[in-house]
Amino acid sequence: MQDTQLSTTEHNIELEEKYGAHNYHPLPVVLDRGEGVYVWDVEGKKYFDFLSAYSAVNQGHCHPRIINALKSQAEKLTLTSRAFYNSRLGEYEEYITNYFGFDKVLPMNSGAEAVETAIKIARKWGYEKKGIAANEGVIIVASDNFHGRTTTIISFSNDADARANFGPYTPGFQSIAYNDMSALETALENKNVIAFLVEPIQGEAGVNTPADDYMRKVQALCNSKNVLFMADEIQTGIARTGSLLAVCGNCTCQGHCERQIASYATPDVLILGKALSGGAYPVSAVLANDAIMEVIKPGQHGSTFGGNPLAAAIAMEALEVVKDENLAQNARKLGKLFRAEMTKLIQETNMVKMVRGRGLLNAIIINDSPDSSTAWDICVALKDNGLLAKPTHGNIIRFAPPLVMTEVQLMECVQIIRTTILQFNK
Ligand code: IF1
Repeated sequence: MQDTQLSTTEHNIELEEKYGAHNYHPLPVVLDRGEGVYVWDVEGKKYFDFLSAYSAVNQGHCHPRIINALKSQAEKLTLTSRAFYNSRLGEYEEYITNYFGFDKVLPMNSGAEAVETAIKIARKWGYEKKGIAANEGVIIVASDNFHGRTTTIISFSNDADARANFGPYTPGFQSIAYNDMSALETALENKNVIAFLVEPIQGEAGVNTPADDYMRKVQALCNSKNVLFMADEIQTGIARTGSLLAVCGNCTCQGHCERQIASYATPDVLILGKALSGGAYPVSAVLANDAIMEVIKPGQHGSTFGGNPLAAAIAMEALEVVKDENLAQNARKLGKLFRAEMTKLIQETNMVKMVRGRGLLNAIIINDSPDSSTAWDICVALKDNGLLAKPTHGNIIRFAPPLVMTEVQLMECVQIIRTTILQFNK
């Protein structure tokens, strides 16, 4: 950078506009530092982060324990490839399988890679264990899903922006209505169905929360039909929704959750990412028991960085922090408070139609057309008032702060949201 050019908001935006692909439309803010629930822009202005990098920074920005784990491993050994063993992977594999209650883990990097891995494991299991005819296997997905952006994953998306002009599309997927057990029952009459891939709460669809017992019923029906129940907890997992996993079943706070046992469910395949590393490094994982995971033999799947020692060290510390700081319990407590405060706001203004969510994964529905710029305009005004959030589809604003937030900080954020939205009162 030339000496004369300060690292200002405008200059950084110009650089990204000129030299970067335009695959995003960020809010006009250039972040330079993060600590806990706060981020600072290049001019030094401080903000509450109410997006948490789409729930990757559940433990708060630059958590000292996670950064120290990163630093000490990075000074020792970062990557060996899987051509050789390394001294952190086995330790991590034992740790994470015990933590979530599965026999084995297949470590990957991005969330989409983990979803693709789960699809490949399921297909192989379908042909080699369930006996489905080769290439005839079907995986059921929910409409309005978001599972990543690879060509296969967008093949089963119904989001035009995510899908248009990326064909030809990968076959072998069938979409059904979300939170609809009769739709799933009908779909599972097809003997070629291998698995049902589903988000316990649909994040990108606008924090679409299903019936409390949906996951439990999905588990029971899939088990009765010898179909794999695959839970994508990349965004909902790691304490975000007020329990360790949104499907609850393997929650380490078993018995402390205030939700009915009926909501407990255990998937056959668990898919994790994002906060698995506390936002410090790309780490994802697919967990399953031996009867499923053993279909993968040497040379049949992998990646250069999958299972690297740096990811292993970071993920173990990131998961320890979740437990030690009781983040699931905090998310549950503050989530209830947040929704109660948003419900009060709905009484005060006609700008907000509804609030929904679980734990600290919440969204408000703005009382305007999804095609209007109102949600975006509100997010720009929130930014000016010191809080960062971004609309998901159209008129929905997702609110997902780091789970380390205190009640005092949350109430400060509620006040910012309330003041800002009242500015838009019609
Ligand atoms: C973007 C959305 C959220 C995910 C679930 C898999 C993945 C994601 C449930 C893939 C990733 C990210 C991707 C990021 C924005 C963000 C997002 F808006 F795209 F949909 F969170 F809702 N399953 N979600 O939420 O994981 O490969 O990204 O590591 O692509 O814009 P990834």
